[in-house]
Amino acid sequence: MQVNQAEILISAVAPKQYPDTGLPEIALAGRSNVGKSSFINTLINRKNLARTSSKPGKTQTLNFYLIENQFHFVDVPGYGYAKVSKAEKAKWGPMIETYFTQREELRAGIVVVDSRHAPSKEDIQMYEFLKYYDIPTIVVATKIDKIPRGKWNKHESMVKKGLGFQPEDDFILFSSETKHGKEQAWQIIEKYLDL
Ligand SMILES: Nc1nc2c(ncn2[C@@H]2O[C@H](COP(=O)(O)OP(=O)(O)O)[C@@H](O)[C@H]2O)c(=O)[nH]1
Ligand SMILES: [Mg+2]
Repeated sequence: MQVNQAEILISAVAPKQYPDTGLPEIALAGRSNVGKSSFINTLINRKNLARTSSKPGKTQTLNFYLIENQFHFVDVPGYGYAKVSKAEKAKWGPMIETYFTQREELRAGIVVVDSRHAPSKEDIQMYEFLKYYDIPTIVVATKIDKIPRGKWNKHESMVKKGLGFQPEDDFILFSSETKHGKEQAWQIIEKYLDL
């Protein structure tokens, strides 16, 4: 998809605030600072529409972006950030769970993980959560620019093994620095959007 138009619609915490355009949706989940916002920005050719931050743990809302008037990206707040208060953490679980279990427009979930490391407990939980609710899942292993090419296969295997990755899902090695994986990501996303 060639994106010229993209805008944030709303930062929501509850279903009554979700946009009612009826458009299909792709949601991104992953640890804070893993590169979710950067992934969205790379796909839509923007430097900073989806807020990227070196201060992780800031976004505690579901951010809905309208892309080309055709679908929404939903940037889901990151998990596993120690400095978020207990009260914030307690709200996070139900907000995410409500979204993923109730949103009819959701076509696929993207679990963004760091290609450099074995998946964390939270990464595994998120992947298993989407699987449990039968949500088609795309695993994006990002920051691949930080790994020498000769080790890409090894890192892909490590991430897949750690997650218990299932062959019906899609897997992308990605970099928002080099844009590696951008075309593949669009192909897969467009397949799920079925526009
Ligand atoms: N080298 C490299 N850095 C990245 C990549 N993706 C994100 N980052 C950096 O990681 C930090 C967090 O990214 P951000 O997109 O805000 O993560 P989010 O919290 O998951 O939305 C920022 O400093 C980004 O510039 C990538 O593919 N390669
Ligand atoms: Mg972000």
